Amino acid sequence: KSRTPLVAGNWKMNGRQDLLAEMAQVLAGYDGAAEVVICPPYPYLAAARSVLPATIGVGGQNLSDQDDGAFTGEVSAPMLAEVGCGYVIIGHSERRALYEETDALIAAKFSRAQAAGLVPILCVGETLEEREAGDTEAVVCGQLQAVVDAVGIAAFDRAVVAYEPVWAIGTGRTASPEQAQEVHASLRKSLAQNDKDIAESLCLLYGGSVKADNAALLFAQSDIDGGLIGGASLTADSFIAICQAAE
Ligand code: G2H
Repeated sequence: KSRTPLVAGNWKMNGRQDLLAEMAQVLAGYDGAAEVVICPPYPYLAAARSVLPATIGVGGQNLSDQDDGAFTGEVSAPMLAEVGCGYVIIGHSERRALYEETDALIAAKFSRAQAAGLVPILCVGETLEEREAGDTEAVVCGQLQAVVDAVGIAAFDRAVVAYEPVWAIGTGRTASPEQAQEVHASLRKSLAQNDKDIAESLCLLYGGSVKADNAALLFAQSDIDGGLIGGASLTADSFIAICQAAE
């Protein structure tokens, strides 16, 4: 694979200063080939940028679709960029399900992120019900195409896409490497219908119960370029082991 592998830790609403300190210490010794990004909750982003090695990226887990204004509780792309974020997760299934984020809102956030110089990590994924109905490809390619149609395919030369089957998130149930590869190949194929070169160079992550002991086989698949890691990113040892598996 010619694409640079990427491993991003999505802490979700977990972790405190002590986890950040532990990660900073362990990642200081990381000199592998994968690009590594840590996405802690908002209050820890600035501290993350100052304590983590410069080679480690920092990302938000969400952002507003507005830049400034009377939007109590929201955080904007320029703010994330100013405190040192290089990335932002957009459209995670928890946000789609719990906060009713639509494809249109997700596309708007994607544009705001890129306008501020952030690399969006756009998440797509099907529910168990959708998978069992045979709709996986239609659902995930539909989620991706909705954003492509809104922002234009050219924007995807500065973006990352993460495939996260909803039934595998935090459940301990991982998609098999073959199941994940099949969906990744479909996503890349559907992007190629928009632009072949962008599809070929796009970094496609897998997420959903990735652990130190299943990461290497997932990452070895031809269309899997790394992972978006939840639970296993909350322990420095397992996170670094996953980063090492991505090389
Ligand atoms: C999927 C993933 C990280 P986990 O949500 O985004 O979490 O690895 O805990 O399944």
